[in-house]
Amino acid sequence: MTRAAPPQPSAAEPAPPPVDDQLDRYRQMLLVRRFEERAARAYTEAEIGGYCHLNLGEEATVVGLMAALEPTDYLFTNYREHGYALCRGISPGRIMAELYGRRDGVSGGWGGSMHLFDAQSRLLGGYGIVGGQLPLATGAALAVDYRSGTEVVMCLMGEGTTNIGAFHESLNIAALWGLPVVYVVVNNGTGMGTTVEQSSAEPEIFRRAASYRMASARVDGTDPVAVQHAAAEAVRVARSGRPYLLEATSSRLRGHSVVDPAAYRSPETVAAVRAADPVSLLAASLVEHGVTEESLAEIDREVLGVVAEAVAFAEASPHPDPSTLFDHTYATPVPHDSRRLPGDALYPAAPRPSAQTAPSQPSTTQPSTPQPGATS
Ligand SMILES: Cc1ncc(C[n+]2csc(CCOP(=O)(O)OP(=O)(O)O)c2C)c(N)n1
Ligand SMILES: [Mg+2]
Repeated sequence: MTRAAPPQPSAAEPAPPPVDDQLDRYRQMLLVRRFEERAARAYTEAEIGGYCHLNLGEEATVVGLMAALEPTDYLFTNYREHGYALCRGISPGRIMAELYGRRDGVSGGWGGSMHLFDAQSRLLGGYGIVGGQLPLATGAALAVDYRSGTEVVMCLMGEGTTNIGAFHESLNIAALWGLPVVYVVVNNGTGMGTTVEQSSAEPEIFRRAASYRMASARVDGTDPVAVQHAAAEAVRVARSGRPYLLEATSSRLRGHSVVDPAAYRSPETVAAVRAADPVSLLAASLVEHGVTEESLAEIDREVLGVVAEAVAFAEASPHPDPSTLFDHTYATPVPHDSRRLPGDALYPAAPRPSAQTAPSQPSTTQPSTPQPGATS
């Protein structure tokens, strides 16, 4: 690769990160960017159904956060999670196949865009209910603590989520019990069409941690190195048994989901958002440090190839068998009947005991779940 001599830092400035490390970050950020752009196109081609939210504009936050986790740490996210799954090392093909609703998807095709789940890489979802992931992540941190484990739980959410009751309940209990969890607010400035200033009495979200005597910080979410350093510190604190609230600020490049044209944004806002595009910013910085435009274009071609392979993999994967529709839906003791379809009765009709016959003993082969009409 051809590189000119990089500019020398002055004595007062911290040394810039090595160019090769920055190129690795750039490759990952570009993978997220190209994957998301391709997903948006597939959605308009009706290859992807349901909801679909993209990490466009958040690539530096995604890459920086994931670099701070060990493979054994746990991750909970909201519905805007494709990039995190990619950086967690899940194959792009399995993620795209999940978006396509195909059998080889990470969740067997039944989860879709919002419900990526992969126990092996410890990505424990993908949740569509705003704030739904917080109590679950807090519970996972309690489980780690209970088993005297050394893992950390990272729980991602948007800034709009910090006005949900579960945010306050989770942070309160995590602080009281000293749980190893990092709550990360990916503050993209907007919840659907509402700005953080319109929705939050304290728009500097990291300050809310003070209510729980919890350590916290705010970081520029368009700088992958700054995010990685801030996240590493948050993870270090959590591993020592104290929860942490990290806020990473960035902008959503497009609408809330792929069907939102974001018409509520002024031209000035659109221009400001584009100027803060983290992928373009890192590309410009790399060129400034001697990387040629041709090298960056080569990375782009490689990444586009990876994404094209992911699409081909998804397209070749079969649709799930409808008979598996209710598999993995309920934990025991609700019985799984993989042949049950929407509209079928949940339980077989229970014979009503007649007045003449004595009540029968519970059968050992029947589930012990309540039958319709049973009172408790
Ligand atoms: C409990 C609940 N209320 C409302 C919604 C609808 N909803 C989906 S996303 C969203 C905005 C969340 O914004 P933010 O937390 O900032 O996350 P972002 O989408 O910006 O990543 C809302 C209100 C929902 N899914 N769940
Ligand atoms: Mg938001």
